[in-house]
Amino acid sequence: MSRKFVVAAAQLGPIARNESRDRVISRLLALFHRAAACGARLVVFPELALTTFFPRWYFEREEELLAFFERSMPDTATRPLFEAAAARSCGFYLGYAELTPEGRRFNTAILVDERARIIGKYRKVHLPGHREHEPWRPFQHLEKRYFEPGDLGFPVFEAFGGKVGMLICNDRRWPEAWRVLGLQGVELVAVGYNTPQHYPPVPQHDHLQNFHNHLVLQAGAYQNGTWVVATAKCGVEEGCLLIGQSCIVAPTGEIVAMCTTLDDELALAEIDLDRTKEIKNHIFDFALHRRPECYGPICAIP
Ligand code: CDV
Repeated sequence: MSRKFVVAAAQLGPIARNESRDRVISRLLALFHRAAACGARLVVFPELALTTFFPRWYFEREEELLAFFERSMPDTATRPLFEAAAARSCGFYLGYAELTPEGRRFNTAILVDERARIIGKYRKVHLPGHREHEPWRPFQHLEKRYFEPGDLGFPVFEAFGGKVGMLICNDRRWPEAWRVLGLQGVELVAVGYNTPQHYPPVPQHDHLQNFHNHLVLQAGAYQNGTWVVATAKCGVEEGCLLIGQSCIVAPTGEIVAMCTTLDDELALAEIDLDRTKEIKNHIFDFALHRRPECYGPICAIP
């Protein structure tokens, strides 16, 4: 059976702090329907795709913070996306801020299949930034304050005729995250991101943000023999410039499609999951070539 199908990175331009969920969902739906009309079976939306990137602010009042979180999925706002998935037989990856019934907060992504069923959930493991208010910064990055580290590991799901994994933004910079997915035979990794161009602690790297984005996506794809669909929220959001260049990467590490604006835009490509074998059965044949007996320090807990 052919394992070829079309995937889309559904890049979002900026979301204003006062933009309603309904307005955001209408933007997601417009991208989703355009991708489905091009034959897409999977659409990948960004990290925290339903609101502005709120960790850039320090909130003193909890209700201000919790306004950015979803209490259930689907909820009233997101239900139209699920209806569109069922009507179009097209699945999606969606990043959002999750508030559990116990009051725990996670930076989460779900995988929804072509029948609109949530078949996978991932909670971001690598939370960047800082925990306390740091007024010297031009903008905050308070993920460590607002979220708990993910507690679901790096699961891989049987979906779209193959094995699908998820990462969220900063996770893509960590080879361990890719490898844990690779060891489970992952064939497609969906990644959403919000990456500021300006990195306040090390501003001398600002001009390298796009380079580092593609560097880690291409390395993760190649070293694990997997397709990657990586999607940004980008552009000038509440005065903060976020990088774009959402892309689809082949298991060879080649970028096969890329967005070129900093706005709502699709990158589309037909992918063939069988092409993962070109890497998995040869240069990175794990069973034949890995030397785990030499990798102990990677897993040692300091
Ligand atoms: N949302 C993120 O995780 N952003 C980080 C930035 C802060 C470095 C990233 O790794 O892109």
